[in-house]
Amino acid sequence: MGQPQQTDRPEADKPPLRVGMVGYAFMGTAHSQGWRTVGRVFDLPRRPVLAALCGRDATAVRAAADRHGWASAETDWRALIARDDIDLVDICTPGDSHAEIALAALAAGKHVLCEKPLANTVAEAEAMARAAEAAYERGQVAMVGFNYRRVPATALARRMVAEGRLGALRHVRVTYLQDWLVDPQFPLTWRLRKEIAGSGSLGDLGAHIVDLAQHLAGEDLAGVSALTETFVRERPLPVGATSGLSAVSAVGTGQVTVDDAALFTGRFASGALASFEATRYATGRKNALRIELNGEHGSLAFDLERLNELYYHDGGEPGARAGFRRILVTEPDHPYLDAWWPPGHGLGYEHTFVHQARDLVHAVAEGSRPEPSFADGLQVQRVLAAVEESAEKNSVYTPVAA
Ligand code: SOE
Repeated sequence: MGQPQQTDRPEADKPPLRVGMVGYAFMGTAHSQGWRTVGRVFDLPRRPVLAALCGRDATAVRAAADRHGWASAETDWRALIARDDIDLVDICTPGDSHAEIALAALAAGKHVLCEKPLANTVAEAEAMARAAEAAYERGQVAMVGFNYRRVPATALARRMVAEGRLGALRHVRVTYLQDWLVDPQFPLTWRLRKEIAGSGSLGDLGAHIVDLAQHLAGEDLAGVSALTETFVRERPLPVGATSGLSAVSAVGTGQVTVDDAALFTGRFASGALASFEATRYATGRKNALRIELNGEHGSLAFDLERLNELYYHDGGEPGARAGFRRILVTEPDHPYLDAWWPPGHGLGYEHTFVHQARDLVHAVAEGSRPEPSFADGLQVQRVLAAVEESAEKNSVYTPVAA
C-alpha cells in the first residue's frame, strides 16, 4: 500500500465526493461509519459528503439517514442514480440486486463501491467486471468491499509476503467461523434464501476468505474440491424487519435453500495447497476469521478476534530462539496507522470500513485502479461456483470402505 498523497489543504477547499448509498442495515451502518469518519482521520484529496441514503421504506430510511448523518433520503435507487449531485454509489443491499444497481450506476457515470460477494452468479459478476473495465476507460472506478484486506495486520501480512519473507508458499489455511445459526429456531432471514443471498456461508463468509487467501498469497486458486452441508433445512419464518444477524419471532416455517457450512481444499497455480472452512455453526465462535500461511522461509498467522496482532515465524532464526512472535500492529509505519492513535492503542472492525473508504477516495482522485476490483470480485465468484459444482458432484467425497 502506497502512502497517501498529503494535501494539507483545508477541508472546505477540497473537491467534494458526493456519496449515495443503497441499503442501511448492518453493512449500510458499517459503511456509513466509514464515510463519516474517513475525512476526519485521513488527509484525503477529496472530501466525502454523505449526500443521500436510499431504502424502500420512506420512514425507516429517513430515520436511518438522520441517525447516520446522510443529508437526504431516497426510496428508489433509480432516482438516486439519476441525481446529478451524486458522484459515487455505494451498494449495501443483498446480493440479488448488486448487478442491476452497479450496472445502472456505472452506465450513469458514477463510481461504484459494491459489498461482497460481488454478485449472486458468475454471469452477473462477468457483466459487472466488463462494465467496470469499460467505465475505467471513461475515468470511473469500481471496487468490491472485501474489507478484511484493510485490517492493518492483514495489510502488513500482504506486505511481508510481497517482500519475500515467506519465500515459496506451501500452505494457506483459512477458517471463518460464526455461530449465529446454531439455534434451529433462528428464523429464515434473507441470508438463508438462495434467491436473495446467492449462497449461504459460502458466499457470505467463504467469499471473504477466498479473497483474503488469494490476496495474501498474491495469486489465484487454480482448482478446488468441496463439501457443503445444510444442517437445518426448515426454519421458522421471520415476522417483520430483520436487522444485522438477528430477527424477531416467527409464524410458520420455510425451507433453507443455501449451505450452512462449506469446507473445501484448493490448489494455487504455484502448487501451494489451501484449506478453507466457512460456517455459521461453530458454537462459541463469533467472528473467527483465521488465516495462516506457511512458506519455505517463514510463516504468518492472523486471527480477526485479535485483530491488532500478527504472528510471524522467521525460519532463518536459530532453532534455539525460533518461534512465532507477536507483532503488535499499532506502529505508525504499519499500514494505515500513521493517521490513528499512538502505538498500542489499537483499532477494531469498523476501522476496516474507514480504510476502505480512504483507499477508494484515493483511487477516484488519482484515477488509479482500485483494489479489490470487480475483476477480483469475479475471480472470487468463479471460485465459489467451482466450490458449489464440486460439492454437487461430491467429487471430493470418497466413502471409506467398510
Ligand atoms: C454475517 O455473517 C457477516 O455480517 C458478513 O455478511 C460480513 O461480510 C462479515 O464481515 C461479518 O459477518
